[in-house]
Formats: sequence, structure tokens, C-alpha cells
Amino acid sequence: MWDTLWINARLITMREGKYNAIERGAIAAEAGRIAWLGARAELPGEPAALAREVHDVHGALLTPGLIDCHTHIVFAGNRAREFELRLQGASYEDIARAGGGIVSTVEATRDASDTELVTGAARRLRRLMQEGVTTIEIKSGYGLDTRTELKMLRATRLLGESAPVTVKKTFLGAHALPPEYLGRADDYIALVCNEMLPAATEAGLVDAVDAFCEGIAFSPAQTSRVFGKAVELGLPVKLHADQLSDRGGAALAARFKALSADHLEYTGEAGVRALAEAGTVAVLLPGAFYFLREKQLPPVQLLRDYGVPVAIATDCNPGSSPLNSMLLALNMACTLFRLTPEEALAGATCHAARALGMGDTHGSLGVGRAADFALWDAESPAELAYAMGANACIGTIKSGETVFSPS
Ligand code: DI6
Ligand code: FE
Repeated sequence: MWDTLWINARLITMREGKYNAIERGAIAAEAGRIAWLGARAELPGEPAALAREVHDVHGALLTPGLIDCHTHIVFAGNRAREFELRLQGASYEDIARAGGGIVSTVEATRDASDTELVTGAARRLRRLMQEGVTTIEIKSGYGLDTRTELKMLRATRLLGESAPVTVKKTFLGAHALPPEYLGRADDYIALVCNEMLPAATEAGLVDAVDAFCEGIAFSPAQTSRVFGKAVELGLPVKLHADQLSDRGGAALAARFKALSADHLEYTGEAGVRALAEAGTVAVLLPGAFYFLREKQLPPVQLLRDYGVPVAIATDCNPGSSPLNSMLLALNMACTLFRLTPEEALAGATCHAARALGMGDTHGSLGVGRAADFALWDAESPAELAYAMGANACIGTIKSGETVFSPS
């Protein structure tokens, strides 16, 4: 007997990055994993005899649960004032250099209590989950001192423990230079490598290590030091690469066999080739592109030509992408970056799983894989990326358990 069986679903399996639809399908879960899937007509018996619980979903679309593989949802305050300044002509870099930007969120985050941090992030997480998200990655990086980086990572862990969602914790100590280290970036990197990252790792709070390699942040040499420490600690890396300028970030990420290189607007062909050779996922973040009114498009066709898997994420953060919707990220990936809706959905499922090192178990439907699903009131999967501001999600299942269901 299976635990649960869903029948009359249109299964969008996303195997090999394609819809690979199964019409009039059925899918069963046992102990949190997929035990069977296929056409309903092929079921080895009557549904009621096969599972303890049977749900008829009446033709709903069933996809893998969505995966938001790049977010910064744990933070305090907001940057609406900075948005106004940018609309008056100031650039993101101008604001950062004048002591605003990331550093202003750092001040608010240092001042926030644990409860304030968790409450704000839980609200953002809930909105993502209502749109079918069953796995999320959350980065630190608004603490920039050991105490606050650990506070952020503990808040992140708590989010994963108190909601039916898988939460991956990424350490981003090298996100920006804290004001107290002005003019001493190398000393700050030493603090990150010798104190912060070891302390966070020791506390079991780190699944991966990220850095911001950029003119307004850290150089390739400084990034390499952080990655060297990550390798020493046995942690996988990811990189904010080539977002505002080409610093060779993609190639640097590839050299460290990164799980992903993210943003990539300014990445050239050599960087794309390096990603392909390393098996690194390209994570595109259309929310940041849109919100910063960037003109430089990421090299989408080159990524296709070289066969680099492309993931899509919200980059949800208060400064460059206050985007609290995976579905809108999919729409923007299509309208702004010209991905197909099928590529965008692969970017929010199987390729996103791979960007988190979970490609073998999550992000597509197959026997033995995690029973994480989203149910949609939609006729075709292209509708998920097509609609704007309309949430077609009518239910989610996490590890075989219903989180919410069609009402
Ligand atoms: N790139 C981004 O888009 C975010 N961080 C990063 O390294 C921006 C974070 C912020 O502006 O608060
Ligand atoms: Fe980011």
C-alpha cells in the first residue's frame, strides 16, 4: 500500500528539462518519495486498493514543486527611499559608494531582534510557498560581522524547521565591505575566512558558500581566498558573477567547480565555455535586471549553444530585486531574456535543484525522487510563465504531505 495516490492529474515531469507530460496521469508517494507515476490507466489496480489516501485532482496540472535557488529573504528594513533616489538618476553603484545600498540593510539587520528577522522572512517565504515553492535557498550577507551572520543563518534554519519547505543555507559573508573595514577589504576577507565561515560551519549553519565578485564588492583574488577556505571546509561554492561588469566571475566560479554562477549579464563566451566544462549551472535573475533597469542582457543564446543548464530565481532582496514571486520571475525570464516557458519552468525546477546540489533527488518527477509537487489550475504549463499577477497554484505537496489543497 502506498501512503497517498493522486489521480486525474496532468503530470509535467520536467525530466531532462522538458515538460514530458503524462496526460490523465497518476502519481503515488510512499515515505516522502515518489513510488509510482504514469498514466492512470496503467495503475496496477483500483486506486482505493493501492493507497491509504486517494485524491482526485480533476485534471489539474501537477509539476515538481518550484525551487527558488537564489534569495536573500532574511533582512530587516527596506530600501524604498533608495528606489526614489535611483528614479531621480542615482545609480545602484553611486548609492553603494555613498554608504547606502547593502550597507544600509546591514545596519537594520544588525539592529533587528531574532524574532523580527524571522517574522519578516516568514512572510516573504509564505508568499513564495503560496505560488508552489517547496524548496528555497536563503543567503546570509546582511550581517557582515560574526554575530549577525550567525543570527541570519539561525533565522534561516528556523524557517526551514517551522514550515514544510526545504531551506538551503548559503553563507555570503563576502557580500559587501562593512563600514568598519573601509579601506581594509583584505582584512575583512581574512575575518571571513578565519573566523566567520569556520564559526558558521562549526555551528552546522552552512550548506554552501557564496560571494559577490564585483567592482563595488570583492575582487577575483579576494573571492578566491573565500572559495579556498570553502574547499578546505568541504563546502560547495556559488558566485554572484558578472552582474554589473565582466570581472571573469563565471570563469572563476567554474575553476572552483561551483554549483552555480548567478546573474551573468556581462559574462562573455569564454566564461560560458568555462561554465559548460565545469558543469556549473547559470542562474539568471530577471528581477534584478528589471529593477536596476539593466540594459545588458545575459548571454542566453551562448548558454544554450554550450549546453549550460539555466536556472531562474527571484534574487528576492531589498535593494536590487524586491521580487516576492517565482511566477513573475518566470514571466520576466521569458519577456526580458527570451527564454521559452518550458526553459523557464526547467529553470525553476530541475535546473534550480542542480544549482543547489539536489539534482539527483529534487526538481523533476520520477520514481524514488522527492514527492514535492505543485498543483495548478491551468490547461498548459506555458500558462505558469504567461500570466502576470495571477496565481494559478491551487495546492502543494511536500515530501508526500499536503501543505494546502484545492478548496
Ligand atoms: N547582488 C544582488 O543583486 C544583491 N546582492 C548581490 O550581491 C543585492 C543586494 C542588495 O542590494 O541589498
Ligand atoms: Fe543575489
